[in-house]
Amino acid sequence: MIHTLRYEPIPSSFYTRTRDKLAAQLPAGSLVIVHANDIYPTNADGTLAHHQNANLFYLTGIDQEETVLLMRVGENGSHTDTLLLRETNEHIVIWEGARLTRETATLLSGIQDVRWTDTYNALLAEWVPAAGQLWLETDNHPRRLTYVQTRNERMAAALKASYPDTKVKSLYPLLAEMRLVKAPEELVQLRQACRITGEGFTELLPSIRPGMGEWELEAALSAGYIKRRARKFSFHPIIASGADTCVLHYITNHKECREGDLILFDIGAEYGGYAGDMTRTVPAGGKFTPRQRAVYDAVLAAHRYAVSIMRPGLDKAEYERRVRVFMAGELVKLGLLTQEEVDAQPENPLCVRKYFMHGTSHSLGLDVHDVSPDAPVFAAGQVWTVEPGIYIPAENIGIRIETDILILEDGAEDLIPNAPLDAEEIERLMRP
Ligand SMILES: [Mn+2]
Repeated sequence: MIHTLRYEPIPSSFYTRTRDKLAAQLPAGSLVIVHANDIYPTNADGTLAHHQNANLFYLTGIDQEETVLLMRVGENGSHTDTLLLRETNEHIVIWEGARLTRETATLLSGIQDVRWTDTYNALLAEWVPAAGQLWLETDNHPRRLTYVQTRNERMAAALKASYPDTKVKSLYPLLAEMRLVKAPEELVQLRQACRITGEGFTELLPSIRPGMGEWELEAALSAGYIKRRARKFSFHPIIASGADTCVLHYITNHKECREGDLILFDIGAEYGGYAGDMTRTVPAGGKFTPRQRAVYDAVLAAHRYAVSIMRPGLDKAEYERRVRVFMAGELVKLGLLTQEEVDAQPENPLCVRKYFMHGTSHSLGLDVHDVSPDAPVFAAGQVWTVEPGIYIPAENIGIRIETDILILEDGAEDLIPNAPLDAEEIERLMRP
């Protein structure tokens, strides 16, 4: 294990392969430039923790601030790669801990040519004018919502201003397509993230009692994840009881759980940069009411149906439509929709959105809502969440069940097999 890492890294041969695959899709004369994410300031001398740019990590395995990847692409996918690292010195070693040496960076990334970042401007002055086109990292995620400029965007603007005649292209569509299918080495990390996600939850389950704060559950989960070598939650955990089970992005986790409440956990551990993402809904007092149980079983039926139809070749939009059709039947059985409402839209009953207002699945990987092409088609090696839900605010019932599914040649595999799904199994594990 490399001593600065909490996780076992993916072998550098994987990162060499991803760069080979990327270069093979680019014309000769391309110059690829990908930067680490910024470290964002808080106030005074504070900063947020560094969170690596997922595409830089995907191409290099380097999880360190101020890193830059440059790839000069020649004929037939040949390429010469250079990695720029923040130079480490005695002051940095004493205050912040050791940074990567050039030798360790080579070991992690497979890149032989590692230099310090003070050479960056000189390299740009030489390599950009010589390049036919620049390929830069951009974030085109359809649901991105921020006004903050990333380092990659800031550098793209600077490069366009400095070199107005050089053609600039976005790496996003190529990397989104590549990252959609997970390599075996990535599946090792994702399995670990999912295993930790499930184990931490299952370990917590017997200790849940009415009167506990949602924050206490968050604290216990955090301990369960970090002691298993997760760096942190893979996203801010949702631990919502009572009426807040119906609030999709509730994250304050500030209430006491009461007898009769449901508690919805939408949680995940991050391991080696990869994200687990799971949801379970449990009764605070250890036993579902008959109505809660009926809704639970409806969501579980929809969940199992969705997993059962996941196959290579199935169009994601068609899959979502089929799950809506199934869910419509469940909502009629629960008395929430009428048969007439469903019959008005039998092919695509959008009326289910009154109680099930989000999609069933998103891609999962380095990002929790991972990048994917606009109209994905399921294929072996992809990892998708499956997370149907039914939300009835008038009854304080919100139930979502989510697992992470690896698509196989002939079906689908649950990557979180160690967390209970059946209502009876949940009740049994919650018994003191
Ligand atoms: Mn999810």
